[in-house]
Amino acid sequence: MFDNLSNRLDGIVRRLRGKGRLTEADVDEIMKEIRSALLEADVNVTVVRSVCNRIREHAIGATRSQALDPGQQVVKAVNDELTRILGGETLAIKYASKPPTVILMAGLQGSGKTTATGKLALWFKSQGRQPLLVGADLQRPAAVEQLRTLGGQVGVPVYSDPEDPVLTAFQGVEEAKRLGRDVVIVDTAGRLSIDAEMMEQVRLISGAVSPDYTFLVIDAMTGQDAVQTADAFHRTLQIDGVILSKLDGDARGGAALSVKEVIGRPIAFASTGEKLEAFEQFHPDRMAGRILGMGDMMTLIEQAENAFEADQAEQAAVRLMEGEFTLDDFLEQMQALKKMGPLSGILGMMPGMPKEMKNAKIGDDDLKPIEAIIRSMTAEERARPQIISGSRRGRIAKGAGREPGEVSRLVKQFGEMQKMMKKMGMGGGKKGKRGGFPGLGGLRGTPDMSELEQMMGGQGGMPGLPR
Ligand SMILES: Nc1nc2c(ncn2[C@@H]2O[C@H](COP(=O)(O)OP(=O)(O)OP(=O)(O)O)[C@@H](O)[C@H]2O)c(=O)[nH]1
Ligand SMILES: [Mg+2]
Repeated sequence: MFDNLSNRLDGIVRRLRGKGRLTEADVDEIMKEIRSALLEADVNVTVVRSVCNRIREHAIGATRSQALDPGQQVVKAVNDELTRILGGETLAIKYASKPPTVILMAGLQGSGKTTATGKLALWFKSQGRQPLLVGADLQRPAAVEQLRTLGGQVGVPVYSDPEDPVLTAFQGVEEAKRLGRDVVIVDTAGRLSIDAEMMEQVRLISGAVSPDYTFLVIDAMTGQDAVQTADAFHRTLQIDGVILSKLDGDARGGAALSVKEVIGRPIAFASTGEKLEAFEQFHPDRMAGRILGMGDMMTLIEQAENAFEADQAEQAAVRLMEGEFTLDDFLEQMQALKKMGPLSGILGMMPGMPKEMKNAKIGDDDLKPIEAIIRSMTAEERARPQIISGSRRGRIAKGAGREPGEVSRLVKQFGEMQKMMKKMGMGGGKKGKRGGFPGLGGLRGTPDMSELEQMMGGQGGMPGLPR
C-alpha cells in the first residue's frame, strides 16, 4: 500500500536531507513534485490543495530562517501534514462504563465488513476483552454461516436469529449481558451501492442497539469512490470511525489520505490481508513515517510483542542491553520473526531500510541460508562471532553449503545490527513492562523526529540480507 506515493515522497525527502540551503525556486520545484505525487495517489483534489498550501508555508519559512537544516524542516512539515490528513491522533476506544460496549459495522457489499468483524473480535480479545459477535446480515443466506466460521476461528461466540435483523441485533446485546460478554460487534448486510432500503435497515439496527461506535468499512481499492460512500453513510448514520480494508492490495492510498478531511472522522483500523492477524489499529503518525520511508518502529515492536514469548524477549532484551546478544539469540528471534508475518511487510516498517529492500519480495526461503550458517557454528562461535577466522569460516560455509563470503557478510552485518540496537537501547528508558523487542525499550511512546533521525543514521539492517 502507498508504494508509489512512498517511493516518490521518499525520493524527495532523501534529496532534501542533504540541502544546506533552500531557495524559493527549490521550494517551487519540491511543491510541484509533492502535488503530483499526491494527485497520482488519488488523493482528493481539495485535500491536495490545502495540504500543499500548508507545506509550502513551512517550506518558505524554512528558506528564510537561519536554521541549520532547512531540508529537515520541510521533511518535518511534510511528515506533520501527512499525519494530520491521516487523522492526527489514534482513535482510542473508550469502553462503555456499563458493559457491553456495542460496535456497529456498516458498509457496502463486499467491502470487508464480515471479515473485519472477525478481525476486530480477535483484536478486542488481544486487549483482554470478551466479545460476542452478532450476525444481523440476513440478506445473504451464507452470511451468518461465514460469521460463525470466523467466530470459531477466533474463539468468540456468535449470536443470530433468522427472523429479523433488527430484532437479532437487539437480542444480541441482551445475550451479551446474559453471558457477561463485554463487547458486542454487530455485522450488518451490505448492498451493491447505497440504497434507501439498506440505509433504513442499518438505521433501525442502530436505533435498536444504540452503538457506542459505528464503524464504516471501506475498501481501500475503490479509491475516491470510497470517500463518496463514506460521505453518504455519514449523513445517515453518524460514523465514528472508518475501517479501511484491503490495504494490502495495490491501492494507491487516496482513500486513506482523504477520508478524514472529507467526513471529519478518523480511520480507526486498517485491514491488510486475508489472514485474521492482518489487522491493526491505525496510527496516523506511524503511517506517515512509513510513507516517508522513516519506518514504523512502534508497530514493529507491537507485532514483535505478540509473536515473541514475553519472557524470552525479556531475556534477550536484558542480554542485548548488556551487550551480550548472541547469534543464538538472533536465531531464536528469527524463528519468532517468521510468526510476525511476511518479511517484506516487516522490512517496510524498519527505519532507514533501503527502498529496494522494502519493495523486494522476501520469503521464509531467504532466511534459510542465514539459519543454515548459524546452525553450522559452534556454541562459542555463536556467542562470540568475532573469533570466526579464515579456517572457521571455511568450515562453517561448508557445513551450511554456502560460500565463505556469505559467512563473513553475516558476521559483519550482525555486528552492525548489534551496534544499532545498542544505540537504540540508549533511548533513555527501561524496556516496557511486558518485555518487548530487544533494545527498543527506550522508544516506547511516540518516537520524535530526532529519534527517528538518529535511528536512520544507524548502519543497521538485517544481517545476511543484501544492502
Ligand atoms: N486481500 C484482502 N481481502 C480482504 C480483506 N478484507 C476482506 N477481504 C476479502 O474480501 C471479500 C469480501 O469480504 P467480506 O468480509 O465478506 O465483505 P462484506 O462486506 O461482509 O460483504 P457482504 O456481507 O456481502 O456485504 C472476501 O473474499 C474477503 O476475504 C483484506 O483486508 N485484504
Ligand atoms: Mg458480510
